[in-house]
Amino acid sequence: MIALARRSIDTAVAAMPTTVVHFTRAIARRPSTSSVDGLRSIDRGAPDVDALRQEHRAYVDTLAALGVSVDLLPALEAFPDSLFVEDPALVFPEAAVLLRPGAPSRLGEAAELRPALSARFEHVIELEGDGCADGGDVLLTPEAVYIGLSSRTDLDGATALAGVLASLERRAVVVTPPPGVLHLKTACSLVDDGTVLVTRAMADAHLFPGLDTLVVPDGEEAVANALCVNGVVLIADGFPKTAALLARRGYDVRTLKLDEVMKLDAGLSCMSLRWSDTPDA
Ligand code: CIR
Repeated sequence: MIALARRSIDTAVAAMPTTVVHFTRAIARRPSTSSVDGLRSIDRGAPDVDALRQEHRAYVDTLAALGVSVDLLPALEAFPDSLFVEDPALVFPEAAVLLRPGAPSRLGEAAELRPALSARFEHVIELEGDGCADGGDVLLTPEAVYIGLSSRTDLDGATALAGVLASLERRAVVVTPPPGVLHLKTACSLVDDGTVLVTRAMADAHLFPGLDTLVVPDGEEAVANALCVNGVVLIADGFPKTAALLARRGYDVRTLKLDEVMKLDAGLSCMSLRWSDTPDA
């Protein structure tokens, strides 16, 4: 199954960076009051908007404290999930890509991001065709850009995105994550340039040859969406076994309260678009 679904587009890789976990810039968007209506696969109750805003503020402050200059966009009441800016776009030092989110209620978010991206990137590329692709299904590593097929990213969207990536001289690998994950990165994330934190199911799917894997302890699968920023691994608060595992491996781990964010099936990577304007720093 996996081998059938995997497509590798081998282009020149000269443009691939040596690090993908160093960031100087980020875009985030304030949560809207309408966030209470954000999509959720399991209803654990609507998020408390004030508490959600506090979690978001702490997240932005943490990125800033780690040396990232964060541009905060205004809330969009018409789009309850629009604080998750990672899904409607992808950013690289050399260009931004406007995606086509797979959830109908999120489709318009890409157009809303266009002005902010055009102001910051010389090249803003749009996905061609009718396929859908969410940024949450994209894992960037130094060697490849993995695109996961999901309920939000279909084969047409993944193929169109792979074409855009080829034009940027980036190697795309389309993979099929195990069932039951919303986005590829719901169940995996880089904790350094060569190591991916994964759930057991994701580890068993062997999607990332060449990367070391670190499996989250049983019962803590929800913490797999970590975020490595400038030498620090951010994880959600409340997952002590994973925090201890990472600390034992020598990572500088910091936790952030994400109770309200997680009610919306979201995690750390979803709340920002990040890039470096000093490549390979
Ligand atoms: C959604 O279902 O689209 C939002 N409630 C959560 C999006 C999370 N984004 C991500 O994992 N990249």
